[in-house]
Amino acid sequence: MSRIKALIFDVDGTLAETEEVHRQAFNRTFEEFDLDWHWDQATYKQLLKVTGGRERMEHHALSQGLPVPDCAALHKVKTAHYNSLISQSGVTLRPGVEALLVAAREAGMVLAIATTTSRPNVTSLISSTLGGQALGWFTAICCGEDVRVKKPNSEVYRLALELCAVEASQALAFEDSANGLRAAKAAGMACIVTPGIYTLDDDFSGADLMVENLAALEARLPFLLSVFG
Ligand code: XBP
Ligand code: MG
Repeated sequence: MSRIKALIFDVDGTLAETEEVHRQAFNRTFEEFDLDWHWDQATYKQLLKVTGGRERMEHHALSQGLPVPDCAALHKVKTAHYNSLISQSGVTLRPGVEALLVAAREAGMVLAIATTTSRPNVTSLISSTLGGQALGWFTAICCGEDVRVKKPNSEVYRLALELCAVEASQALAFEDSANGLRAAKAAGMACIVTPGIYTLDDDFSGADLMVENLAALEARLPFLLSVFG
């Protein structure tokens, strides 16, 4: 019987490739606030090293020597743009994600989310890809609003472990970024990395397993659990 009782998933880049929708939402917000900011893909790739949309905007202003706008107000509007965009974006879950979630549920495992993104974004992504009832598949959905310090700090993973009532050694984390990997490892967890389009060249040293995507992992779930459990 495997020691692993819980699978804890990151969201952006892991469950789905959502960062292009985030980037569009940021740029729409900048236009709406008449800021002459525009984040192209290369700029956004660098800025993604800063987790949290509000923190990312503050960092951009400070690093460019620009006046810092009301980033809390900007972020609220950005989140609204993201949530209207995601439902029409056609974004789907990455390969193997749904099958793994279903197989883990059937195996009686606990599922949780540990993300830096904002709660409304998780709700809209899960609802638009799996249906609203799938939010109930997760024992804990821990978001940016729930922690004082975001990834790579381990706080969000420690919160998810606590809410799932499992020890770090009983849970597996799934991540797409170096920040996320560091957060999971700092929480004492094993971490499987599936790099996303924006994190392909991140430093994933310390990952317990790296796979291109989660496709066919569900078929190897017993093996996976035996390796980590
Ligand atoms: C990725 C992030 C988030 C998103 C934007 O989160 O760092 O900040 O880029 O979402 P994850 P917000 O931990 O799921 O990879 O603007 O809501 O922060
Ligand atoms: Mg991520």
